[in-house]
Amino acid sequence: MDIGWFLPEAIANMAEKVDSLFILISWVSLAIFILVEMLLFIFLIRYRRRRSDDQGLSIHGNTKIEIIWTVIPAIILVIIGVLGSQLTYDIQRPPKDVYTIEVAGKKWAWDFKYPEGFKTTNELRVPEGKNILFKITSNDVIHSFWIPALRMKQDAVPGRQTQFWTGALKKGTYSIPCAEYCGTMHSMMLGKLTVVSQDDFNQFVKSGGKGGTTTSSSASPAEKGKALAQSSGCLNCHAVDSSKLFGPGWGGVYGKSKKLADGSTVMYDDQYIVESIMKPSAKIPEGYTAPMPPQNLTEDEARLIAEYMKTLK
Ligand code: HEC
Ligand SMILES: [Cu+2]
Repeated sequence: MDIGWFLPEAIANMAEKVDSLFILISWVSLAIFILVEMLLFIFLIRYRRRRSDDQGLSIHGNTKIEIIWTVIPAIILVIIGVLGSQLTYDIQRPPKDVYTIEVAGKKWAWDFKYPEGFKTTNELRVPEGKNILFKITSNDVIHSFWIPALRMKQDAVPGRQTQFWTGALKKGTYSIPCAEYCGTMHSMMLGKLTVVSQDDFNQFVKSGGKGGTTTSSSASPAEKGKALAQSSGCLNCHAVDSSKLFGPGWGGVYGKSKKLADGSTVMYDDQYIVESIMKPSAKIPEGYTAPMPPQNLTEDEARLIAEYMKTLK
């Protein structure tokens, strides 16, 4: 992620348009701010009370000046309003040739459904050079689908569909935070946008959304588990050593006893791992108060992950 002092890099034409408008409005505001502050100081000094018996003039308004200072700001506001609403409509009205991805927010992850029928969680992969339309909704509370690099933020509202589209994107990896406070783990609701070449994207579609990290069927269960952990976004929150990210590290834990938040201990074995993945709220480890967001895995896949975790020292 790009954390500069100013805006992150704009990765699409539409994003550049948003930036241009933002910069225009900022300059106009800055110019007016400087003008007003300058006048304030000039008047403070120029018309200050010079002698203790000075009496100010009593003025009953000046129609000409009042019209000027009403009309000029009104014109500026109308211009900003027109430019702003034009862009707002542009963002929501897609051209005909778009690739449509359905986005659903849920506590606390982003689900993406592709037109080919498969789904991913937190992993949004799109081909470069294509128009993409996002149709956004929520499965529970209000979330907000935000791609800072695209300068787009759109509420995800249950029972309602909102949308925005974008033209060609620049290759790279960008973050998708949730921008609407949606519960205890709002800050963990973090998807990843990866813009890849058309070839890589075709590969991704062919693998049914497994991130191109498909392993051959001859791979060992641990290797399959590793690929799954990578493609399902687990490693955004879990380190493969013992360090703590959002969730506990996976390294060197297998086969040892684990302390839980309620003071009891469990054995860190396959059963515990599978249960932790399938029912995160069942047992919460020490040092955590809220369960992990639900993950989209089957029990068999959870077993493969357990095989992978066994190999982590
Ligand atoms: C948004 C962050 C996040 C993501 C993504 C995530 N986890 Fe977790 N995970 C947590 C947190 C926080 C905990 C601790 C609370 C709990 O156990 O519910 C946890 C706990 C666990 C535990 C129990 C660990 C222990 O030391 O007790 C396992 C196993 C686990 N996660 C597996 C997974 C797998 C597999 C995936 C990917 C499919 C995944 N997690 C994705 C945040 C996350
Ligand atoms: Cu959210």
